[in-house]
Amino acid sequence: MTFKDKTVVFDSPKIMGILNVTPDSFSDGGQFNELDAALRHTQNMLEHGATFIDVGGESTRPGATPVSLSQELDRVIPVIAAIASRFDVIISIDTSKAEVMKEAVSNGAGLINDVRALREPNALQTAAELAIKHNIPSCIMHMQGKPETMQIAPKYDSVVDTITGFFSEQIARLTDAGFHYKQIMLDPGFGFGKTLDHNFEMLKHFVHFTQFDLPVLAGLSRKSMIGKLLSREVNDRLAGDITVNTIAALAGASVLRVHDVKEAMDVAQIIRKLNQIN
Ligand code: 9MG
Repeated sequence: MTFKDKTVVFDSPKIMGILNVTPDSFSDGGQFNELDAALRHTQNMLEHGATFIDVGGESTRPGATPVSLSQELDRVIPVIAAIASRFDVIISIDTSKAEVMKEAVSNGAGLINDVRALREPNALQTAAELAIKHNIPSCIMHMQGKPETMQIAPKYDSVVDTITGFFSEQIARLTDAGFHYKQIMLDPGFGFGKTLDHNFEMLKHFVHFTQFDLPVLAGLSRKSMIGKLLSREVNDRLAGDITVNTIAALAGASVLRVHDVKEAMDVAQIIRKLNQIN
């Protein structure tokens, strides 16, 4: 898959390092909202082998306060511009707002990561235009409900069938809007309108999400499914993270979105070795 001018071959899982530039971010507590700290953290993630850096200015954890357009632009654009001018990396912009997508791409972003699957006003048209004119793929995530309310009694007949059905619909919707098929990344959305059991059912049957021959992203890092099952606080979930990322990678995840890049790279390298053996 090509991201603006950079081609990535998904012959083994690639790592997306998380760079939250929010004061209320759930697991790094806004530690990286100063530009210098954000750049140092980026450099560290790149040294450990990250292929993507996902920059986000709005927390999507349940109950997080929404941010205005100007606040979000102020948080993410200087960071994206600074990363783009210093590092050779694919910058992913974690946003649902059309204006942020446009500005982020003008300043160097090469991937749109939208947890709301391009359903906010003008998001689909804007992302399609960016795909057509600048070769910017989009990552489309499944979420039941909205971040504010999504964890209030989520319900599915079959969570895996619902998500695969959603992927089919979204692929048709994006290609109708002008995306090439190969400009779409999929994400089942762990923790977004799912109970603990739904999340583990998704993990167990992750291979189903790879049936579209498109890269599938697994966002499992420090999520509450690990914390709840193991009774671990957010900064004590590394062993759980490595385990769930390994399971997703063995089932065909192409991208692991993580806080802990070094450990995720170890997983990716082991999977790569296994993939080379007949
Ligand atoms: C921004 N963000 C938080 N969690 C995420 C996940 O699981 N997937 C994607 N694509 N983005 C996420």
